[in-house]
Amino acid sequence: MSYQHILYGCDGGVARLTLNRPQRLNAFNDAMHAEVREALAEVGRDPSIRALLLTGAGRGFCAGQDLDDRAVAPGGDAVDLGASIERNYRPLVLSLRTLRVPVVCAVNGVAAGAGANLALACDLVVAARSASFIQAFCKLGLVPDSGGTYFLPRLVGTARAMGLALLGERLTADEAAAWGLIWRCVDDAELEAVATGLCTQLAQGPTRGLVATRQALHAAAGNSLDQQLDLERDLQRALGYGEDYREGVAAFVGKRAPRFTGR
Ligand code: T3D
Repeated sequence: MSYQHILYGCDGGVARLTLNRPQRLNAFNDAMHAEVREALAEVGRDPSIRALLLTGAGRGFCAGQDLDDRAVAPGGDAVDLGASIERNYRPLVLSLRTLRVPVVCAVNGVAAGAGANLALACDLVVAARSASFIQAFCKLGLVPDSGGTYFLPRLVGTARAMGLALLGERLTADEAAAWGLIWRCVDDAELEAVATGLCTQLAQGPTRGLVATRQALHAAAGNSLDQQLDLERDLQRALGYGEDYREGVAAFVGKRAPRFTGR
């Protein structure tokens, strides 16, 4: 499929999805949502893909919803934003959180509104030092969506989540890393190499084990210790039957690097 609003390609087991509306800081319109959905479906279908890199073109990562597409004005007609969430943002966040491969987000510039929370839905977030995160929703009279009210308190605690959401202030990438919102902040010139390196490492890893680890870590917040131990047992059982486990043990015993196949 050819795309107009994203760039998509695959190399060495790593798929790369670049939001590509730089003149709008990669804000989402319906067409870009549809293209991202199609690209994520392609990642789901292609067994040769073992990791996904998500990033943005130009000086921004993503400015959330394209507000030029919202024909609202004081005193004018209302718009059903719930329909937009249901059609676009909800499936997007759920796809990223359940994708069959690990997802690295390279935040190359400002991430605002749904754009910030899209990044937080990814497994590893690495940001350029010049990037920033803004929960811009409060400036529009909206609630943080795309998982914002779920991710923020879990990642940085309620006090900081509340400050970010109620004030809509810009959080620098350095602060985001120091607060535990993201994995790492790196110099701008290093972002590409660091993000690609992470993807390459993950793409050579035991894919099913990595994705099961994500599943278990996400489940932990809602589980009792007992439930979590049950989940770990069940996941470990399934993984223990897999080829990657056998390869991992054989590589360790044979004092060589493992050659995982994702099976
Ligand atoms: O509606 C629904 O479906 C519900 C779901 C909502 C989810 C959401 O994401 S709501 C939140 C929407 N996003 C925002 O409120 C962020 C709006 N943007 C900004 O606040 C600022 O642009 C930034 C802080 C992100 C960056 O500021 P700055 O000064 O670096 O850049 P700029 O000059 O504001 O933006 C550059 C261009 O991008 C500019 O266009 P121009 O003047 O050069 O022609 C600007 O209008 C455009 N742009 C930036 N963000 C958006 C946008 N155009 C449309 N929609 C945007 N969200």
